[in-house]
Amino acid sequence: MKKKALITGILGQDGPYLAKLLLGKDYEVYGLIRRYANPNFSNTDYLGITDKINFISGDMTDEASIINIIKAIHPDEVYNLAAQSFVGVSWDQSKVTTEINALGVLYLLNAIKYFSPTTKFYQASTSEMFGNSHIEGLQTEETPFYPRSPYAIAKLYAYWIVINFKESYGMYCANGILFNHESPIRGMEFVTRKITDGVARIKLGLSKEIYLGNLDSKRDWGFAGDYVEAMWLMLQQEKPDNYIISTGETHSVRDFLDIAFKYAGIDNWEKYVKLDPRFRRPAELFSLHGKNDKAREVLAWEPKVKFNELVKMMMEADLKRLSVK
Ligand code: NAP
Ligand code: F7E
Repeated sequence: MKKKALITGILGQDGPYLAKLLLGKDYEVYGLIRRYANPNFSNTDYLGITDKINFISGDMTDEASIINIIKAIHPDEVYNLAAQSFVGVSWDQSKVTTEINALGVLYLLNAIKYFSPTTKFYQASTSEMFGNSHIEGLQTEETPFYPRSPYAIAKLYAYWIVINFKESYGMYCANGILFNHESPIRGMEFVTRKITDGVARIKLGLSKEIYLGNLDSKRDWGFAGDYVEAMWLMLQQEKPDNYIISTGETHSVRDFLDIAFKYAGIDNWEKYVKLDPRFRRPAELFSLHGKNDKAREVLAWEPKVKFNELVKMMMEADLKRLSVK
C-alpha cells in the first residue's frame, strides 16, 4: 500500500518541492489548503504536480478542521509547512502570526495524539529562533535561542511543543531548523526574489530601480529543492531528532545584488538600488551562518546548489517569466 503524506502549506514555496519529491517516491500526497475566493496554484503548476495532489480544505487556526483532516486521512507522515512566514509583517500582525505558527502546531499535534498516534510529524522550525545568538559566528543545534520577532517567538513555542509531545507521549516528532532557502517560486516579498524580479525588470526596461532595507544583513541561503530532501530524511530515521539544515556559507544582501546584476550584465548596481526605511525591521538579525555537521553525519544529507548557482537559477527564471509577457 502507498504511504500517505499530508503537507500543510502546499501552495507556498516548500510545499510543492516536497510534494514533488514524495510523489517521486510513490507517496499519496494530500495538501491542506485554506479557503480563498481565488486560490493560487501557480507554484504547484510551476512544478507540474497540481493534478497529482489530493487537496483538502482546512485552516491551521481552525482546530475542528485539523481534527477532521487527521481523522479522515490517517497519514503516515505530516509535514507542517504552513505559516505566516514573513518576518517583517509579524510585527504588524502578531496575533494571527501566533495563531497560525504556534497554536496551529498544537492543534495538529493534539489531533495526531488522539486520532492517529503512529503518524510521524515534521515541524518547519527556523534559524530565526537564534536571533543574534551564535557560537564563534556560527549557529549549531546547541546555540541558545534568542528570538527577535513575533514570527520567531511563535516558532520557538512550536519548536518546544513538538519536543514536549515527543517526550510526553512518545510521538515521532522532528524539528528541522532550516536556514533561509530560496527558489524560482520564492514569495515575491522575500529579499532574494524581490531582487531577482527587480533586476530582471530593470534589464527588460520594465522598471528603473529597486527599493530595499538593510543591505548589510547576512544570511545562509540555500536551495529549497535541496532542503525538502532533508525534511523527508528526518522522518525516515529510527528515532526523531532536531537538525540544522544550512549550506554552511553566509553572504550579505549586497553579495546577492552583486551576482544578480552581474548575471543581467548591468554594471554599477548601486545607482539602481534605493534605500527605503519601510523595509528595515524594528529588530534585525545581523548574521545567520549554520553548521550542518549533524545533518551531514546522521542523515547523509548535503546541500547541492551553491550560492552563485542559486542566484543564477532565480535570475534565469524571472527573466524568462517576464520576457514572455
Ligand atoms: P510560504 O511560501 O510562505 O508558504 C507558507 C504556506 O502556509 C502558504 O501556502 C500559506 O497558504 C500557508 N498558510 C498560511 N496560513 C495558513 C493557515 N491559516 N491555514 C493553512 N495554511 C496556511 O513559506 P515557505 O517558504 O514555503 O516555508 C515553509 C515553512 O518553513 C514555513 O513554516 C516557514 O515559516 C518555514 N521556514 C521557511 C524558511 C525559508 O527560508 N523558506 C526557513 C525556515 C523555516 P496561502 O498560500 O493560502 O497563503
Ligand atoms: O530577509 C533584509 C532583511 O525577508 C532577509 C523567511 O523564510 O528566512 C526568511 O526570513 C534579510 C533581512 O528573509 C529587504 O532585513 C533588506 O535581514 O528575505 P527576508 P528572513 O527575514 O531572513 C527565515 C529563515 C524564515 O524562517 C522566514 O520564514 O534581508 N532585507 N531589504 C530585506 N528583506 C525584505 N524582505 N525586503 C527588503 O526590501
